Amino acid sequence: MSTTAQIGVTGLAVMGRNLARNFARNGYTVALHNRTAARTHALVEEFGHEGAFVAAETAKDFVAALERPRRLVIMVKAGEPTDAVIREFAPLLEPGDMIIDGGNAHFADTRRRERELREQGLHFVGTGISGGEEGALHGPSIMPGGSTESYGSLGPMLERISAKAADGAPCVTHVGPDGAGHFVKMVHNGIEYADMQLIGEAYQLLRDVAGYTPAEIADVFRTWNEGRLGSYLIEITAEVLAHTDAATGLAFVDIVTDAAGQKGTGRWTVQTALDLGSPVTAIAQATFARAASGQRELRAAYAGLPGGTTPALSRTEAARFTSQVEHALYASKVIAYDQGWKMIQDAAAEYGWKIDLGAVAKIWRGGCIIRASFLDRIRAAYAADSELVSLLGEMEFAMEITDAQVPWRETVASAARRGIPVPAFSAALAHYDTLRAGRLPAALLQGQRDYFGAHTYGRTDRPGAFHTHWAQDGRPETQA
Ligand code: NBP
Repeated sequence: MSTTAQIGVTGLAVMGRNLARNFARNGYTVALHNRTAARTHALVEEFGHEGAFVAAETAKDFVAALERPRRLVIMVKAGEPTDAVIREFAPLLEPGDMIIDGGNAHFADTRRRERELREQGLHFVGTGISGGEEGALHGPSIMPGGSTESYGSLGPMLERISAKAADGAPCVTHVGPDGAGHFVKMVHNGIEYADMQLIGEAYQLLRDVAGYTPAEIADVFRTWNEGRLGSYLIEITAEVLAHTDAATGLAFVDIVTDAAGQKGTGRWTVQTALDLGSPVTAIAQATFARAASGQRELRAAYAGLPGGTTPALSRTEAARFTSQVEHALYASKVIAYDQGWKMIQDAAAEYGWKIDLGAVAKIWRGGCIIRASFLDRIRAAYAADSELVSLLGEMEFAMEITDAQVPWRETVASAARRGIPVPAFSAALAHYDTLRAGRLPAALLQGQRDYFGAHTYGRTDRPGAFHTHWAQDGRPETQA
């Protein structure tokens, strides 16, 4: 077997196959391997004409086909299969070679694998890849972690195969060390959950309060897509709402079961956020909203219980309400994204990563699910101030949030009055109000905690930790 391939892909199900084709279409010679060799041969048979492939049946032949330093991409089912493949290939590699895991790994697994392989002199590049099977073939958003050295060798290839933003910039950057790439991909998916839920809540309000049909709401989303909300998710929302079910002639959205699925990365974001103490409340509510939608029995038990009133709106009032909802959707979206970016900052502090937050926005402008025009403004905000604590510290975002105050609050209030659930809108607004508040009831909570658990509290007038002896008359205070 000649050592000609610049990159190899093992795991040739839908994602790996398309990624391998993408590399080949971009002029790279690609070594191919799959546990079940039939997949390898099928790829060559069907798509061999697209570029240069070297098919290998055994792990040894696959490794032998790669030029050094070897770049070996794993695209197998995340979890134990990834470890199994690493166990199979790592002993065949030499110091300086790279194993690139493009699967949906948990970042903690990536940190562990990177550490173990580093001890063997190998580079392990946990890489978030977003964009599904179409993205893998035509250009995904790529989020590699791992060492700077590995990016030097791998980066130019990833830049070639990645999506390109409207300004032509490749949607890939070296995110940071070890698990940083998979972490950022996880947060991308959490933000995606929040964005989708917010859009869903806007749809429900336009349906139930404004009284619009799905086709009319599709037109509203098409209009919004031309403005500051312009994004892939808004665009496909209009498409889905405009779609008519062929079998019944009904609006497609009305024949779909209202129980949302989740694959787990949104859940990982919330679980990890709890560990980090990052308040990603809009993402959490979006995740719980999916869970609640699937609770058939519980929903049946609550069905028919009293709620709000729903007076009909005139066409003029409906148009005014639609404009309010646009403000609420935009403001809530800014908060949800801000929560995601802050979570990345919190993780960077926890794990000692240096992450360019503007670059994260930059590589999400194409290829991935949350690609949106406003990400360019997030990129610019961090480019102007890399230490920005919140997007609301940037003047334009701050002005938009100021403008949204009345319509945002009116939207959430209308929903509450009418009994329409808007958990993500409400969470985003509450997050905003929590963080801008001068005093929070956390002071009272600290008193309660000190009362029942002697947990101590800080004082506003002097430093230190204090405990009040609640059971004693006079309740003396001691410094802990
Ligand atoms: P799957 O996740 O369905 O995995 C199938 C592949 O894993 C096959 O090549 C299979 O080999 C291989 N495999 C398994 Br299963 N166990 C193995 C083992 N013990 N040893 C070696 N190979 C094993 O493939 P996919 O849907 O193409 O996804 C690949 C990765 O990409 C996953 O991590 C997935 O989460 C991720 N993904 C990402 C996106 C995205 O948008 N970013 C979308 C979809 C998937 P076989 O052919 O011999 O059974």
